[in-house]
Amino acid sequence: MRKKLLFAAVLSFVMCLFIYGTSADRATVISANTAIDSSKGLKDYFKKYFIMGVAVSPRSLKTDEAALIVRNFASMTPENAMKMGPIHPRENEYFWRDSDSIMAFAKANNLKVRGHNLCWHSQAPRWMFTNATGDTVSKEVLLQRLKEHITTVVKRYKGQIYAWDVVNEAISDRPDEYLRNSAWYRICGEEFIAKAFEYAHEADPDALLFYNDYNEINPVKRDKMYKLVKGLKDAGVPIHGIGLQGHWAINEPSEEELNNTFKKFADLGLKIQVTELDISVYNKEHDARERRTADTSTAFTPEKEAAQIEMYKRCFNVFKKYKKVLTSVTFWNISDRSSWLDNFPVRGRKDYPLLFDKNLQPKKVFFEVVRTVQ
Ligand code: HAH
Repeated sequence: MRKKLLFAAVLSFVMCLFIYGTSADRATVISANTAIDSSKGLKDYFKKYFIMGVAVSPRSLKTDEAALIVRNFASMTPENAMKMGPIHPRENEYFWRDSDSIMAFAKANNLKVRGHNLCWHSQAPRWMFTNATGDTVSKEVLLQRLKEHITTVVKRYKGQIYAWDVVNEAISDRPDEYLRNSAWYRICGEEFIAKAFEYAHEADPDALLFYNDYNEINPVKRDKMYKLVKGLKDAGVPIHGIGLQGHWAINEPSEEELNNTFKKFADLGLKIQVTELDISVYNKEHDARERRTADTSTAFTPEKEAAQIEMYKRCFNVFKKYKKVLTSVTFWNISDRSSWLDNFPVRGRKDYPLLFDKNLQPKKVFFEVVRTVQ
C-alpha cells in the first residue's frame, strides 16, 4: 500500500515537471505568452502594483492610439490641456474644449484622471501677472487670481479627477538657490505654494493633492523637494503626495540614486507617484540647447535599445520594492510616434523614450518591463 502511494506521488511529480517545465522553462513560456496574449495590457500586468497612466493630447484620442490607451492604461494625464495658459487664456475666458474631451474619453472608457497642473512658472498666461496698464500686479491680486483659477478648474472636474499636480517645479535647479525665481515667487514669496494647495482642497476635498518636480535623483534638488513637502505637511497644508516626474535617460539614474530617492520620499509618510516617466535614448541634458552636427544621427540602434531596456528594468525593480507607497506610474506620452523629447533638449532630434514604437507595437522593452512583475 505504502509503495503504491509513493509510486503515485513520484509519478504525479514527474508529470507536473513534464507539463509545467522547470522554472527556467516556465519563464520562457510566460514571456512567449505575453507576446501573444492580446487581451492583457500593461495595466493588467501591474494591477497588484500601481495604477499605470499615460499623458495624452485630445488629438491622440481620435487616432489609433485610443485603442492602445484603453488596453494598456488605467489612468490619463492631459499633457497640456489643463495647464494654466491653454485652459485660461484670458482673465475672463476659459477654454474647456480640449480638457472636456479628455474627460469625456476617460469617462466613456473608465479611466482615472490625474490633473496637471494648477500652478507653474511655465505655460502660464502673461495676463496673470500684469494689470490693464501692463504693470506687475500685487501679491494680493495675484493670489486672488490664483484662487479664482484653481477654484474654477478644480470644481469643474470635482469628483472626476482623483489627483492633481497642484504646484509644478517650484524648486530651483541652482544648487545655491532654494525656490525658483519665478513670477509667482517674485510677487508672492513662498506663500503661493501653500495657498495653491488650500484653494485646491477647498474646491475638491476628496482630490489627492501632489507637489510635482523633476531631477529628483539629484541629491541637492531632492533635499530641497523633501524640505518643501515636509514643511507643508508639518504646517498642516493639505498635501497628500509627491510626484516624481521621472524624466530619465540611458545614462541615469544609477541604482543607488534611484534607491536613495525612493527611500527618502517614502519616509515622508505621503504617497509617491511617478508622474512623467520616460527614458531618453540620449545622455541626459537638463537645459535646452541649439542643434549640433552630432545630433543628426538619430537612429534607435541596438546599443541604445539594450541600454534603455536595462534602465527601464532598473527603474521598475526599484518601483516594485516601494509598492506600498508608490501608487501610480504615468508615462509621459503614448508611443515613440511623438514625445516632448523630440523637441527637448534639442528641437527636432528624434527620441524613442517609451514602451511602444511608432507603429504602436510593444517594443522589446515592453516585455522586459512586464517581466519584472512576473
Ligand atoms: C515637464 N517638465 C512638465 O512637468 C510637463 O508639463 C511638460 O509637458 C514636460 C515636462 C520637465 C522639464 C525638465 O525635465 C527640464 C527642463 C524643463 C522642464
